[in-house]
Amino acid sequence: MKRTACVFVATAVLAGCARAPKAKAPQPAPPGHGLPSGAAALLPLPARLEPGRGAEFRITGKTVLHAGDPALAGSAAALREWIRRATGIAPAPASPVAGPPENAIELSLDPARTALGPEGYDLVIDAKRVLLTAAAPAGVFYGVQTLRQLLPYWAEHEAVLFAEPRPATLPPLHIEDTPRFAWRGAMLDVARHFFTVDDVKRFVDLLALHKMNRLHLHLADDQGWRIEIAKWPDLTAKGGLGEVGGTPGGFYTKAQYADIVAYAAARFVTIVPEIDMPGHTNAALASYAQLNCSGQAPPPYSGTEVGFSALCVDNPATYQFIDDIVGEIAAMTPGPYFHCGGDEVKTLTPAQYRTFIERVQTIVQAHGKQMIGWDEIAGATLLPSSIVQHWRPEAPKDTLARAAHLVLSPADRSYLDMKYHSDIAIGLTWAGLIPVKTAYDWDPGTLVPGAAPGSVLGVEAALWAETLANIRDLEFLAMPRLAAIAEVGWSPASLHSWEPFRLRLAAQAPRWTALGINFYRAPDIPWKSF
Ligand code: TNX
Repeated sequence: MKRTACVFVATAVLAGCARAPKAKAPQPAPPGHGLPSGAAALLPLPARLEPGRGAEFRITGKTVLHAGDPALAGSAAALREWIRRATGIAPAPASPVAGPPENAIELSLDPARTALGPEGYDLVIDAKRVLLTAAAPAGVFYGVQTLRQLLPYWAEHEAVLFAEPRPATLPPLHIEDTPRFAWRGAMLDVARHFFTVDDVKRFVDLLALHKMNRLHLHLADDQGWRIEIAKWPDLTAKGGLGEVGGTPGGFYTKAQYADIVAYAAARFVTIVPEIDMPGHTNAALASYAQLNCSGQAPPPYSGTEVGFSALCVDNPATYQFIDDIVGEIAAMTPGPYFHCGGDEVKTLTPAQYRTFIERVQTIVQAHGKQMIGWDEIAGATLLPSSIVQHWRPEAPKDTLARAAHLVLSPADRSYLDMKYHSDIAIGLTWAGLIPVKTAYDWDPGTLVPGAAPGSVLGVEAALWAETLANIRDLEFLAMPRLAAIAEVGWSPASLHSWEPFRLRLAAQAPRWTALGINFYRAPDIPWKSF
């Protein structure tokens, strides 16, 4: 395909870019979203997008799908299934050929394309073929998510909607896309309310659709311990029984956790396990009397207060416990991180707290993991590899700026458990109301003044579960704000703009509806109907 020099971006359909170069007069901008028709639902917005000049690519019974590398088999299978649902046609796998045949969709790896990085991709669509190239498999996976958003929304229906094959088209274009940040995460609190393996997988699906790559699981808090630990079986046998409100809790067996890890890995999502300590530990303290300074186990807790519990930090046996926990979780977690929590400790002196965090950090390192903790840990002496997760809007910015690595989850922007609006029954308000625009309109590049260049790894949306009873509640608070945070993490700052975002968000409604997502129909978004 002949490339024009004219790069076209979201808000500015530059004069002459949308058509043949002979057209001198400025072209009318497509309505609002600033993307060529057929590409109006891309979210997050690609870094560079240039409309093509020829005809559309038509998916017919003759279309073949070729994945040039076995590492791309998962992405190819997913794409084939979306195409089948969209058209009633499952493209045949092409046998390897010298050059891609016509009417072909070709997925390939080219490690020489280093500028694409580990997650970027290059997608060229013209009348004859679709070429998706990346330097690594994750890039092809994200390119396939882009193709998915170019297919009709009914690709998301599990049942094919019509009896006869119905060809679909893909718009001619060239996308060269790389993420702004390496860390594009979401945290799910499975401790305050328990979510099943299937619920967690459904959440992973939402992350993958929006090119997010970290799922932080908050696996233990005052109300529940949710992960099987062989050496300390009562953590789950006793500590896993309840949840907020006194309803039955639950926990993941090691096999179930492995299932979550594998499901996430197949979608290029890394699991970040969190065991919150030294506070938020009532479930552990209630399970084992010896973890308490008093030697007495407290009763289980099903309320929503914070800050009252703490491990017995001056007892050497506490560190044996932590070593066992970190060791077992590290062994079942392929990702490089262990999250130690560290937030909201109200019962220890600052010196006790700092000493505790530094000891835990040594244990985490000994088990081969990189420690991450909530922003209170920034007051301790941290290893160069440790990561500070900023959450308190009032956290001292100068302390944060000294952190070697930061993940940004400002509660007044990215806490998905805050209410959208005061009339909504579920959600909290302590960090304020967070309508969609508030979740979208911030810049991780300037949030922490003085942060060293490159120290901001990225962003993470947090979904605390005090008020969530089930997956429907989860979806309602997450969507659409999760999509807003995904774009903050992926798309370049120069393209960040509420108005075109709002219209692309509106264009998600048919797809999300087909997926059965219980999203909040925020009144300031002109949601598209079918
Ligand atoms: C603060 S965020 C907490 C959580 C609560 C959340 C509710 C953080 C590190 N700690 O324990 O669930 O507020 O929004």
